[in-house]
Amino acid sequence: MIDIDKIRADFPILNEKVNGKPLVYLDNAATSQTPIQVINSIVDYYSKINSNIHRGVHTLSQKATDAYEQARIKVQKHFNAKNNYEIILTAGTTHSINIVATGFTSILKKDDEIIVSALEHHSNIVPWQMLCERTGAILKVIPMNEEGELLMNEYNNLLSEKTKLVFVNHVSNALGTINPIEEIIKKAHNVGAAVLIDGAQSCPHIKPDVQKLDVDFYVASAHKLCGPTGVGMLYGKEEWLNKLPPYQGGGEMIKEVTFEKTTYADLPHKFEAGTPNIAGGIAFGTALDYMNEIGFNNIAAYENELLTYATTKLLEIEGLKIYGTSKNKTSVISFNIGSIHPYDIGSIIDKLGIAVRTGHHCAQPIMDFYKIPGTVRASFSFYNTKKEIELLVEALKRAKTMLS
Ligand code: C6P
Repeated sequence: MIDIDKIRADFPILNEKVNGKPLVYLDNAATSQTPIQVINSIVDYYSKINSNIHRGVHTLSQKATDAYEQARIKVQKHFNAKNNYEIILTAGTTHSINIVATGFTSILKKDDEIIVSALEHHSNIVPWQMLCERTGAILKVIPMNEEGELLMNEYNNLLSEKTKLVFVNHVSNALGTINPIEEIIKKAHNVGAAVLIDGAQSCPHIKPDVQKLDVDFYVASAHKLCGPTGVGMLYGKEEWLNKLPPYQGGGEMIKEVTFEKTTYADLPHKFEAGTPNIAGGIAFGTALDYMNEIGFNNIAAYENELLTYATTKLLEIEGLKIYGTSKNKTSVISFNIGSIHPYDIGSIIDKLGIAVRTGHHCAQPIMDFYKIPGTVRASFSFYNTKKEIELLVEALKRAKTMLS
């Protein structure tokens, strides 16, 4: 059960006014808000133990190192990785994907095939296109249907012994569709391909078990999980992380450096060159603690209730069309009203204190599929309320009247 009043009291920003109106924050798929526990952990770090990690013998450096490594273990436990060194702390999902995509440069050969889905965020398209340019590998796409679901028969047809890698998101950021990743992973493994799952949008709602999924790589961003921006994770199976070359060279990622030859550090440090976002990493751990305390089953049940309520209420607005109608979706609703431009709707309701995202949501191929320039996207978190959904609906009705 969600104790909504108690939870909302943890988020100072929810008391803010925007344009003179109480903030109604419905842009959670872009970034989640930050509870006081996470804010305090950043303040505590800089107030009490700020120091560089893995370097000093002095007490503060050791305290900071311990706190950072504790955070890695929290991430390991959360995702159920077998070993803590299979968790690379990164700057976010985009960074994590680029580490893997760049690493595959030395593995792929000309005419090898890699498979992406039609439902991807640009972060899970562009790095792989760049990989194809470097290697001569060929990018294939699993198509989608009107409901915003992947056509799994087409996926079966794309798989062959030429397939080396499959990368799909767990949940679509633009439509909220939950993809059948268990099936995707199993089928890819049957032809010997590795799989990367982009968990940026699933992690706020679903607790993944990377061992049970048997996935090769899983990536996510802290800022969608009530954590800070500029921090994220890359889970990789040990065998894969050992196979991939380092992404960046620098301090921390070496064993020994001479001008003749450098040898690299063991995992995870091989992929963690330079001073990381230490406070951010520690706060990521605090954010996971916070969300686990509420419980992901409670979060999913409550957000589902919000999704059902919002879908019903929104469809009462004449001319409103929802994009992404899969039965299996998270609390994201993308929509347009008649031919009104989403940007105009977003701007008007912003004046009423309501924050939604408008545009192509960094997923232009999805917008091209529907032949639209973009949508209005309302995305709900466990700290939102039905009252806020009612305010959204009222605001949309006003916007519609003004813009029709
Ligand atoms: N989507 C959205 O409004 P970063 O920016 O690296 O933390 O995450 C990138 C990313 C990758 N994959 C998916 C599925 C995503 O949704 C995102 C971020 C935000 O939808 C900001 S563009």
